[in-house]
Amino acid sequence: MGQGSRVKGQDKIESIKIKEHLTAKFIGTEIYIFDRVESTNDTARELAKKGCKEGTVVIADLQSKGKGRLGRRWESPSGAGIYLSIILKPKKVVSQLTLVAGVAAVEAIKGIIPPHPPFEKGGKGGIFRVSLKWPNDININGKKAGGILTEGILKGKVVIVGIGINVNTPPLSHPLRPPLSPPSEGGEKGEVKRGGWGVEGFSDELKDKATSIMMEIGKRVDRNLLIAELLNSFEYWYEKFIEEGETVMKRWRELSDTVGRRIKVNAENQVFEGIAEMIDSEGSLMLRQNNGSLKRVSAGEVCY
Ligand code: BT5
Repeated sequence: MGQGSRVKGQDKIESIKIKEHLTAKFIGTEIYIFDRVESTNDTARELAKKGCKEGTVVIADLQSKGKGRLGRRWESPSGAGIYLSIILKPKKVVSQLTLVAGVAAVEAIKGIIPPHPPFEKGGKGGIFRVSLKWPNDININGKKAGGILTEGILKGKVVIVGIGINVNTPPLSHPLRPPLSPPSEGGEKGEVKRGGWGVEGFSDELKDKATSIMMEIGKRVDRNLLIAELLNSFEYWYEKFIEEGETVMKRWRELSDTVGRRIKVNAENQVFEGIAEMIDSEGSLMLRQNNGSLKRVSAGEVCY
């Protein structure tokens, strides 16, 4: 383990520990775990090009070039998060797979963290609310705690679903957290390594708008357990989606805090404003604009 290595007591991601909880039949039959990759989506793409089974999963403890949409960066420090990619060969249109993964991720988190968990010192206390923000954000108590990046390759025959979740990114004020040491020398360009916890907290850009499960509840979560739950949940919702997509879209709407809200959407190089009326069966956002007309947005950025 190199840069940003874990401190003693932190969970190591291990196939054997994931498999203890894995009930999925084809998602995760092959799991590749790396200490460090540039991006699990890129590693998955290489594997898929060489040929691999549907349901193969790539997981990393650290991503040095974790990606968001449109070339944005996904902060992926060691020991802190789940960064994984699932290789799929779906037989039907896949524009909704980001939403399928969102439902799966929220259900997995809800499955292991109750809405009123026992909050430990350093956690915020109160409620633990996980929700979806169109199209690809996983929020906890209104802050971004995860994201999904779906990429089609080989002319759409293979789809890589990348999921990132901030699990054990420590709160700055946690009583167990030693003072941050200065950024260390020798890190790769663009990486800031902080000492003490062996994990990097969020960058200044993110610290007010991002959160982790640990920041909310004040204690670490077993990443191996959450990975297994995520894969089980993904298989369940993916199979439902293949059978009949509408059930998954319905669940997405229930878990989302976008629908019914006044929002601004950046799409097609313009800003549209109005009420998010619904997410249609294709996963597109239907926006009731201020002038009364209904605008269908299939890709874009929402703010509220
Ligand atoms: C996303 O993009 O939210 C998709 C993130 C997908 C990450 C996974 S990890 C496994 C797989 N391999 C990859 O390389 N990627 C996937 P987007 O909606 O474009 O949001 C990106 C924005 O989120 C950034 O511009 C930041 O503002 C913010 N951000 C970056 N890192 C974050 C983090 N760890 N937590 C919360 N927000 C973050």
